[in-house]
Amino acid sequence: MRKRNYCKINSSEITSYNNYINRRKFIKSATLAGSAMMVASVNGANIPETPQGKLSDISSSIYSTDEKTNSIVDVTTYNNFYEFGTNKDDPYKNSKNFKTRPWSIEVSGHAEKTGVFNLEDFIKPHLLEERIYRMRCVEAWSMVIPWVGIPLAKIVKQFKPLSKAKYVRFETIHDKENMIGQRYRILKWPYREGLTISEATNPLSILAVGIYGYALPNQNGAPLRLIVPWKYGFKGIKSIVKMSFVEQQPRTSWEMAAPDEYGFYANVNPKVPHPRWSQARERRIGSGLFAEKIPTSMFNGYGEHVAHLYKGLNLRRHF
Ligand SMILES: Nc1nc2c(c(=O)[nH]1)N[C@H]1C(S)=C(S)[C@@H](COP(=O)(O)O)O[C@H]1N2
Ligand SMILES: [Mo]
Repeated sequence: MRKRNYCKINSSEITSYNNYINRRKFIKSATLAGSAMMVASVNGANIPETPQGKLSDISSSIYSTDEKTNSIVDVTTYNNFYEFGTNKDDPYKNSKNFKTRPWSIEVSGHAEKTGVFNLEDFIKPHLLEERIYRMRCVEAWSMVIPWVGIPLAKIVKQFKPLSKAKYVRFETIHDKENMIGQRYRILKWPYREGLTISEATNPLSILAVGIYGYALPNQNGAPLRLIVPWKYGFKGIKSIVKMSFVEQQPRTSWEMAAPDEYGFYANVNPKVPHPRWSQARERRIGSGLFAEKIPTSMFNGYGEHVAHLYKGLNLRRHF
């Protein structure tokens, strides 16, 4: 696989991002405007400070789409992260001071190796890959995002799950003090998600630690979040602190909140409408106010890699 040193965000994009963030008090700085590699400027707009804010030695991947990626502004200012509020710009507005270092992940359940690991030991930097994925929210909008992450299969393998491990269960951090959204009972906190073991070890599943070659901004789920591109966005749990190998299908936060609207599987299926709206089409964020919606594909277009996982499963019942 090709290794490359990452320098993808162009300077005009960083400038417009900062313009957006700072609006009135945009500070004109020659270095900031002049260099595409100015991590500090991006940090100022809350990509967390890490030992290496800019990630390097990232392999490219055959699983990346060649569709046009969304801008860094789209990706970092329009999304869902209910721990920081329910409006689309709340995550970016309310997550600025959230501390994601130091960070540890507890691995438990049916596996030979379990325990508490700090982020640096959990994520092996030499395994970093860029995955440019189409992402589809259940709310019928979509984006194309250049994630940086590690195949979940490689992480799962390290812990040597036992044959009893049929599912992998994930949990987001519970921190009412610093996540204002958790003061409201919109969801049952902490946010919970899960995958079957075969979904977790499918080559498309990754744990992401970055976007655009930089460490994840808080609003996108720093320091570590799940990405499963053939499923609706809500499966992609953010700011993970727990991972557990379990025998029973885990109950997920959205399923607990509205079982008739959000299923455990949540495979993108344009033929099964959400009870309150159609899933046949989607609005590509950034395509302009008057752009037509585009048709949604089965499994978000990733069917050749994942359709076999659901052979014999009634996808209307298991939505
Ligand atoms: N912990 C947590 N993870 C979450 C959410 C959330 O509210 N809390 N929202 C989900 C939903 S509905 C979507 S669409 C994606 C959106 O964020 P992204 O664009 O950074 O992937 O995050 C998912 N992960
Ligand atoms: Mo979503």
